[in-house]
Amino acid sequence: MDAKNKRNIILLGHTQSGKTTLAESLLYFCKATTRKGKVEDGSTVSDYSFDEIERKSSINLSLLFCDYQGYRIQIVDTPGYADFCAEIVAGLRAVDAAVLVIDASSGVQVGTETAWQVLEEAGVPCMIFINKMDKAGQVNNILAELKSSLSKNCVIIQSLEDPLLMEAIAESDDKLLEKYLEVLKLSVDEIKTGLAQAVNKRRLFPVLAGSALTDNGIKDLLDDILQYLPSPLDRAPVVYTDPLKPEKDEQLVLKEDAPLSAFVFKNISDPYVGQLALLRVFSGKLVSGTSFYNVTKKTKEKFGQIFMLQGKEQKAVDLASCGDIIAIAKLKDTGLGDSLSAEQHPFLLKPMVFPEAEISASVKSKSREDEEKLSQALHKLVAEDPTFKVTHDAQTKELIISGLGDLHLNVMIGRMKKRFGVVVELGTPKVSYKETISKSLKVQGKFKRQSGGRGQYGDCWLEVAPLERGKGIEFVDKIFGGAIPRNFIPSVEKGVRQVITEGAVAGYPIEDIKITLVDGSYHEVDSSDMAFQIAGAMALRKAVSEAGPVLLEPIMDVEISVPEEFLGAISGDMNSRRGRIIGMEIKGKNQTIKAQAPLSEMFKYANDLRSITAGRGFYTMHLSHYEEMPHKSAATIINQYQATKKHEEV
Ligand SMILES: Nc1nc2c(ncn2[C@@H]2O[C@H](COP(=O)(O)OP(=O)(O)OP(=O)(O)O)[C@@H](O)[C@H]2O)c(=O)[nH]1
Ligand SMILES: [Mg+2]
Repeated sequence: MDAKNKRNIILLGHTQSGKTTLAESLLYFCKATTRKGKVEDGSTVSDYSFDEIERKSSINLSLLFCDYQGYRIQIVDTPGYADFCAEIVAGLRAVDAAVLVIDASSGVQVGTETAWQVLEEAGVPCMIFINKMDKAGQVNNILAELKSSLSKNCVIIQSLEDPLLMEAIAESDDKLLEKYLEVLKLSVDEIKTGLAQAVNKRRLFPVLAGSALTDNGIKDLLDDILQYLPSPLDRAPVVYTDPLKPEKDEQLVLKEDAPLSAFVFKNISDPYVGQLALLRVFSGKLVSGTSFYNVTKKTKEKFGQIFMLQGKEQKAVDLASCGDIIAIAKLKDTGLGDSLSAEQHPFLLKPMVFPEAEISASVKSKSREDEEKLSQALHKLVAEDPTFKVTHDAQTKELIISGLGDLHLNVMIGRMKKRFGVVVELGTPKVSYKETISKSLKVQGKFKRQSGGRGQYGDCWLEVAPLERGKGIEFVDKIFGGAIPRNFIPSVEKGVRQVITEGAVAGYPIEDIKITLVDGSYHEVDSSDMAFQIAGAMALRKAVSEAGPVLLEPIMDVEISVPEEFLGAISGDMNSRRGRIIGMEIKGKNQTIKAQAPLSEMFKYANDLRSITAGRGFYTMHLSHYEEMPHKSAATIINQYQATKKHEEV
């Protein structure tokens, strides 16, 4: 298939807006399937995994394709729920354009706006499909809402003769505008190419309406995807660097007859599909059973069969070329985010940036035998999902899992049970506090062992001072005249940095502190790297405990969208969580409340919001900044930590 006849689109939108159903409808319409599945019955091509079927909602991105009028359309269906937004980050790297799905009965929702923002940042052209028109909604009302909340450049394409539309297209291009002003008309061809160009440059966003349930408007959507969304050749430039000249950004030549450039945007290890790397080929071609050069890892790797995916079904293909989205099984060295090319022409593509895990919980296997299985299961889940993290807390000896939200962690627990047979208990989520100081101080750290055998001697003086919030760590060496020999200064710093990561009073990393090494002493024979490391660590521990230690807690930006009648209840509830309301805005049918609240008070928010609003509220939550926590709560945490430590030492 010629690359100009390919279209790669991602489906985005608020959860339950109908993306998966729309994908099903597109496949059925193009005869890629013989019957149309339903999300309710768990019979869609896209939502094939057990947890998606159970929840009747997408969790992972899935790849689908259909052929229409000599074109190949590859579709990436994504989950709308914010906890799984990593799938959108990944999916966007596979496609050239997007279709944003809106539920006509709800209009613009939180998930619509998040998706819109992501598209804006990534610069991806977009078409909008107002779905569920069988149920409710007036296209014109929703169009007005799209114009006010997303972009005034959202345009309905009902007829190409529509003077409104014509004007918008003319305004997106100087040449067309000149002609339009002269004769007040554009030819159909000019309108079509003008619109395609405007869409590609994100100057216009065509809006269509229909119903995925009754297949209304599906043909128009397909026709417009072919007509107005860019092919892999016309898409926005793909930037790469040559590993030998990493300081300079270059643009890939996007064509089949060019050196290979491909990118691994996702890893899957699923009992249904096995171990798969999902790749987008940007230029050149890949032939099954050959090898590629992994530019990121600097290794050459042989691989077997190339597949195209239709949900969980794998279709073997001999060749993949410019524009294709494919899967390769069982790669050994190649992983998520790797760039692949030919050894003579290495193209290093930009890495993906995933949101940070924000919510944590401790996990424990129910039985001893499961312990080994638990760590293997976690290892596999981490490899698949870049927003799922596992850490071992040396202090509490707890295994901590972190993710983007309650639902995310619950899905992972479900997978551990179903896929790996490991049953775990979840502990209360742990907040990552930070330690800092509130006053300046000068302290000595002296480590001296000089009885029998080789002695140890290290001695340093540190001045510590608080820094403004968000300034991090500053380490300054002010040793003059050899009070500490130069080769031991890095040793002191190493000891200091060790305490910075481990914490001094409560087991949390230290932040916003300036540490100046001002003085010290040494011993000709007994001083060593180790002795100075210990001295540095002792000094900082002492300094932090004596310089008015305080704990910083994560404060979250929370955006809550609820029908108006719940406003009072939501504000009251926020107050009880030490939260503060920052602003309110009417968006469509809903009120959007912006607030800030400490993470420690927000753990059960998903559940609480659901019960306050009878399931009609939505929220998103991101880390905003760290703030000093109330003294009393901080003291409790510090005392608890000191008590456990004493207990362990005994
Ligand atoms: N009436 C009506 N219902 C629809 C339409 N499209 C989808 N639905 C229903 O809306 C619900 C959600 O549909 P999905 O296709 O799962 O929505 P989604 O956007 O994929 O949801 P997430 O995967 O959670 O992001 C299901 O019950 C569908 O049957 C439509 O055009 N009309
Ligand atoms: Mg879905």
